[in-house]
Amino acid sequence: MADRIADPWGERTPYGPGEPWPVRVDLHLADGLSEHEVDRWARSASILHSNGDAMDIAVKDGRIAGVRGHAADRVNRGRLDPKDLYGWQANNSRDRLTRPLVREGGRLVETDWDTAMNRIVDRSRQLLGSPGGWGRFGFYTSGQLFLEEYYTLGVLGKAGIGTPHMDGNTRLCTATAAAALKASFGTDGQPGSYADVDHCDAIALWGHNVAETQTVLWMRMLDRRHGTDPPAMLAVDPRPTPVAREADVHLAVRAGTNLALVNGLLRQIIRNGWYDEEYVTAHTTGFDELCRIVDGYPPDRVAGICDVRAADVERAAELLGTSRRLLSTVLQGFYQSNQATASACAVNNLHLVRGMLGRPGAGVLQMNGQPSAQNTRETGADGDLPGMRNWDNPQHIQELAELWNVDPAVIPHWSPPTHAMQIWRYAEQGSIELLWISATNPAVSLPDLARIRRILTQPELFVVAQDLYLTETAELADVVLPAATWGEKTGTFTNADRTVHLSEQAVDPPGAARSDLDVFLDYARRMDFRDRDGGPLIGWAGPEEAFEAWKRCSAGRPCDYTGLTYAKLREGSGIPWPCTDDAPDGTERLYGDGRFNTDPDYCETYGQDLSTGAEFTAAQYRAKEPAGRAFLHAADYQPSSEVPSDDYPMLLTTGRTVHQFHTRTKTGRAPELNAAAPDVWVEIHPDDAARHGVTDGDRVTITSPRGGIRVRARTTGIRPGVVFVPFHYGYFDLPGDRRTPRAANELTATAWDPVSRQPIFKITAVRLEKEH
Ligand SMILES: Nc1nc2c(c(=O)[nH]1)N[C@H]1C(S)=C(S)[C@@H](COP(=O)(O)OP(=O)(O)OC[C@H]3O[C@@H](n4cnc5c(=O)[nH]c(N)nc54)[C@H](O)[C@@H]3O)O[C@H]1N2
Ligand SMILES: Nc1nc2c(c(=O)[nH]1)N[C@H]1C(S)=C(S)[C@@H](COP(=O)(O)OP(=O)(O)OC[C@H]3O[C@@H](n4cnc5c(=O)[nH]c(N)nc54)[C@H](O)[C@@H]3O)O[C@H]1N2
Ligand SMILES: [Mo]
Repeated sequence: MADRIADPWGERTPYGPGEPWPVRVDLHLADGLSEHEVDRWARSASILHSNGDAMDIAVKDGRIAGVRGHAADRVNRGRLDPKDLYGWQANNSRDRLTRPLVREGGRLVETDWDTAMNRIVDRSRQLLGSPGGWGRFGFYTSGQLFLEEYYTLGVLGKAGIGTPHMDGNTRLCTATAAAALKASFGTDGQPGSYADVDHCDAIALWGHNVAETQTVLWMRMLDRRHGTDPPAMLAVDPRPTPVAREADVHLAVRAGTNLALVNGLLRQIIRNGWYDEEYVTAHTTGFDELCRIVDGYPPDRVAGICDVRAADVERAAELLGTSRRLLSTVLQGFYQSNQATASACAVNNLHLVRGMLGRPGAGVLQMNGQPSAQNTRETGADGDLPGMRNWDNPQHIQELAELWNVDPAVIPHWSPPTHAMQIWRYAEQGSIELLWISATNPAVSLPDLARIRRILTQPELFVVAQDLYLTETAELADVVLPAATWGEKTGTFTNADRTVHLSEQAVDPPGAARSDLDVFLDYARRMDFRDRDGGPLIGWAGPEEAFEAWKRCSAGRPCDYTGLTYAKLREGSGIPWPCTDDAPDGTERLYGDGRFNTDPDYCETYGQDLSTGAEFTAAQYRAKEPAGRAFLHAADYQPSSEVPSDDYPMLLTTGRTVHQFHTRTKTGRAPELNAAAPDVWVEIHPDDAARHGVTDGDRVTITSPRGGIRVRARTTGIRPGVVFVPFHYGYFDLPGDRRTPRAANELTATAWDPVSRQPIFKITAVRLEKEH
């Protein structure tokens, strides 16, 4: 097989418009093992990004020994990416947590499950014993557990404890995708499909380095680019990413100026008559206001704000405006940047005015990043209610109360659910006293790490960490619970184009590690949560029963799973929701009929002001009379508050590299991946490097008002004035080693988008110095 570390995308299999994407089955097995020696294959999908690459897990002598792509799957037709191929080795790492740990006299010591769980239960009971005790709990979960686990957590938090303080690291990841989908279309739910790549004649990638982050989706795009009638391509990214290099038009915008750019593109499209007047009239509301606002963004002004050429803005507008089937993808260059939700909505606007939704090749993918972020959102384990229900709609609360057989007053709905950044603030202030962290490593991934470490070590805060390894976060916890993970437990998860996959248990977890589902069920049992009739609040005992319970919750909502079963998910390909009796094979695209989920009784939110985030009331929303039309939300560009100054003259942006995943707990334990990108670096333009007396490989210090890191310089074609640091590399390499602070988040600021409340990881003013 080709060296997929050196060539992440592998061989091309070109195809033309409307043709099926050819199959190419990728495989990687442990050294010396051949396919026919494998004892057993277990069905699964990738857990190292949101693409949902379907695969079988190879089992040999009771251990995971490799993976093979699934030829029949709609998502990948057999292909796997480098993390998929090599990442499974982390499961077998010798430093997995195998027993619970509790803090004794300042140190973490091994113990049994009863002792660890009883500590959590004792503390919980004590907090619940005082008035308003529910307000003292905070749950910070993930985009990497399974649907069944989130739903269970959601129910125990909302109907067991009754706390609004529950969110996922999805707040850092796809909160803006959710916010923009709700704002434009009425509810969360991806309009487009990966199959749109097969049909489109233009692809626009908005702040999305898909080549390195959804590698298999990029293979599909590249295969179209190598076939007959290839789609045109536009990339918007300050860096010369592989995507930017492939694109026909690359707009290397100044970080933080996305909204000015998309407004400018909309202006050109409208002025040149490249919009679909009939579609706009029949299916949208807000066009006049949109025209008024975008009119203020002629190409010259956009060129000035974004620091790109006016002619390139016009070329990009023509590419978008004259395409007949346009596919857009949007990700962190928009979601974690200035005016995140407004910018993501602006891309929705572009598709709405051009009528580019709901038919083959015409779609927008407001991407997810994590493998199961979609499920965190659907099940209400983030700042939402289960089944994409509206916290401010009493009828929706009533539905949940009936489903769970509890008093509606128990379910928190007097204000919006608390978002993660506020949960951490409450913990800092001391009003949250128990913080339960599952499957996320905030001591590396949240902004301003010095502050996060300070919060985690506050003596009054009781911290539970549920993980596979003793991470930077787990090290600071009071109780550490050893979790089983992918391959060691069964459950479902849903990718960025709504495709649901089943992931089956292949092997036993190490030592006493337990699935997150078992941990949450055990807690609910010990806490003795009851329904209105005195029966157990949570009536399920395993994943399949949890899935059946979730199906009832999803019935009639946009994410309707009622037509799915585990048996059906074992058959051929993954299946995109909604899947019902009427649509037993799932649904490729949403909104084909131009009717959106904006009806006041159905929508997920009554909306927010895009500039301030202020919530609208039901009455204000009804007055807009959406009647199934989509909203064209327009907003003016406002410069980021993080601007270069004399002390901090450069802009830092952060992100990913193809070989590492997040805080590297898995990819750092896979030898091939780790060797490919073992340490942090900074990407810098040669002119900026020269000004600082820096050459390739030199050690530099980067400083912001919050901290400093030491990294090696790498000169690239990044735009001048901007430097890029991958955020993967934690504070220390080995537990206890604190010599070399190197995490990008030592530098980033506690600041977030007013609408989605997603942190702004992509713009930080910094200073660079060469180390002598
Ligand atoms: N290899 C790998 N793949 C992954 C992950 C991983 O850790 N490693 N993580 C997964 C997850 S959870 C996520 S969320 C996705 C993220 O996937 P992406 O969003 O593709 O990844 P990022 O590198 O965070 O950011 C994308 C690009 O945004 C650009 N950018 C920075 N600031 C701006 C700006 O102001 N405007 C514009 N237009 N662009 C800007 C950066 O230069 C960067 O190339 O990847 C998923 N896939
Ligand atoms: N500066 C900067 N910061 C960023 C970003 C950025 O672009 N720039 N991106 C943000 C984004 S988009 C994201 S998604 C976050 C990611 O940030 P994190 O969520 O903190 O990153 P991970 O390393 O994926 O952490 C997941 C943890 O869960 C554990 N784990 C894995 N599987 C399981 C399981 O089955 N059960 C349990 N209990 N634990 C498990 C892993 O060992 C790991 O410790 O980072 C955010 N932070
Ligand atoms: Mo993410």
